[in-house]
Amino acid sequence: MAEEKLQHEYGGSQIQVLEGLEAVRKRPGMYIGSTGEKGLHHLVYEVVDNAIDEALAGYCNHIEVKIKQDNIIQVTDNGRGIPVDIQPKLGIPAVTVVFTVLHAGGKFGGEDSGYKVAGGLHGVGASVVNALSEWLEVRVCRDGAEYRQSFRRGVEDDPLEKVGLAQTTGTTVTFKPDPEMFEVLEFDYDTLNRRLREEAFLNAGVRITITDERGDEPVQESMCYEGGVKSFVDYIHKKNKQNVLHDEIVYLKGEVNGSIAEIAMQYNDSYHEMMLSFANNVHTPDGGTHEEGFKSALTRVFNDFGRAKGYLKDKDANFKGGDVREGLTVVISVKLTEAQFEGQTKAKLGNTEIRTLVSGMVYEKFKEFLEENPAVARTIYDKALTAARARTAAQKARELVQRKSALETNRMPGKLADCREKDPTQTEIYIVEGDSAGGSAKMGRDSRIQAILPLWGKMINVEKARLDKVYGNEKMMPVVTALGCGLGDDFDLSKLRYHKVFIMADADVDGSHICTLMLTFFFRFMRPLIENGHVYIAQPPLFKLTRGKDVRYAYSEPEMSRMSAEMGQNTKINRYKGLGEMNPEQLWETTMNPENRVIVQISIEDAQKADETFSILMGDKVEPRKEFIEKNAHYANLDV
Ligand code: TSJ
Repeated sequence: MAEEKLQHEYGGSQIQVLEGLEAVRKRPGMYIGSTGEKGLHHLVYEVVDNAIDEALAGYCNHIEVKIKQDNIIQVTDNGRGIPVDIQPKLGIPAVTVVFTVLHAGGKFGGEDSGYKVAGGLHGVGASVVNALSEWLEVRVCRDGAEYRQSFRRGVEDDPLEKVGLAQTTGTTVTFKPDPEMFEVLEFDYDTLNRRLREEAFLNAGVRITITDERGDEPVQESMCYEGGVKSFVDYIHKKNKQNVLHDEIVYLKGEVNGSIAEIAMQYNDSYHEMMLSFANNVHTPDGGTHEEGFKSALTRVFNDFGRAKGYLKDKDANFKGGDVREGLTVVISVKLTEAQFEGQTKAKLGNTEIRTLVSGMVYEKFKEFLEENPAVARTIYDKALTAARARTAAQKARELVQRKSALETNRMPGKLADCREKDPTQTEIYIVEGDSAGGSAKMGRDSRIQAILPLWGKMINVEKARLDKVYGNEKMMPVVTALGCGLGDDFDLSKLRYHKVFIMADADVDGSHICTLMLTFFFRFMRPLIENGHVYIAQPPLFKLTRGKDVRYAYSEPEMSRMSAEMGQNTKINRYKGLGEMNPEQLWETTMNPENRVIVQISIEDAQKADETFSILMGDKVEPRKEFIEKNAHYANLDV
């Protein structure tokens, strides 16, 4: 086979390229968020996003993602193939530009270059992935030929060369993340699977296949949803085995000035809302203008249309937002040219024009839907009316609790061991399950800044409880009182008494179940607490390693193996069964001492995952629960 080298001259542009690479490798976090697990997986999303752009442009309908041996990733699409001709401006092939010039993306360094991604939303990350890969290879099939080029740590290894003929078109990118850059190198199949499924829902009709070749047998899943966001809502309801209140999923779509919004929604008989929003296919767990527009319009439609049609009587008060979203599952997807992401984690959409687009569209089209589907309208109005009544009941329960506590001299829960410091920005509270652990924590803590609250009694079933039930719950009310900021719509973050809220439980399945319950509780009833980064999970060690006077603690199995190898022969290894086994000094040293403890800050996304797990566990239907319990046998003796 004849090999043709496509030679080109390097100019000053090459220096810019190297400077760009240097910047990425110097501060990788700036470009991919972190160099931990999240950042590692982000590499895959960046590459896939480029293929998705090709799909959005209408030239590609299949994307394959392979996790190969050694955690090498390969992404293939059946698009047009990245252009290979020489870019006049830089004097190098377009494909080389994509992988070496920062932010070149689909524009190849200029508006007038002739190449532009129609409707492209991302396409900026390939050079970043390249810079952070030990090696990367790209293969392009187009114009009847196959081309290849490879790179090492972002630097061209070989120039682009023609390696053969090709009947089809498409792009394949293979890369190995650089161990010098990442703390972890192992890809998690479930994490990638979850994200790619999301991509499949958000890009209707695009087939995404994921294959894991690392095990003895390859694992593969192929996902393609013609129904798009509607399929997404259906999937969530089926996965959680929820009872839907109406068969047809409401689908709304609108477009203004090139920005597109799509919404799919359906009510179920549960008490909580599930809102998933995306901007340019990027999950926005912290919401933003698209969610705001949706919420305000939904409430307005319910009230205006309800009054006009007599669903809402003159004597009835107006619905509040929470009333009309009870039991609602909704997926919001907006696509826009210049998305602005805000907030600490850039997980919130900021474009104000999107609020107007979404609210206008929801108001018009959802009203139309209710008009045309009176039976569905009746059903969901009944649901909202019941929710509104429950809200009033909760209000009364709250007032009762407040009146009662006003009469009590000591308003803090009896079990709370408070700290001396009064400035909440300085203080922490440890919420601990059980007596013995609580005792150790009280003795081991720094009582100046650390408060301890042991939990007692039976946890409420959050899945079946509306706010009014929480006010009467003996287990959760001490938490509410100790934190000081109330619940639900009345939640007031400024009253928070401790800026760090730790959940501390055993490092076993029961402990993780307790964490799930607590997180779900916070997610449903005190969401701003999580949104503002106040919730943490304490990480007690799993093992204690002793050799003579050398005592060390390990927080995972691999760490334990590494440590014991390091410490040498006859190291004694104890596995901790629970927090209660540690004496106060040990608990302080391993889990609570701010100097050396391991903690995990909970994001809204983490809590949302906990919420989903929880729905399966505590939901109405027996079957999924049984399945779940069988899969997680340790839970079987829990009272669910
Ligand atoms: F970015 C990347 F290099 F990592 C990457 C890009 C990875 C993968 C798996 C696919 C792609 C990619 C890019 N697939 N398809 C494209 N398409 C283009 O770059 C392309 C092709 C033709 C034209 C044209 O105007 O003729 C324009 C573009 C942007």
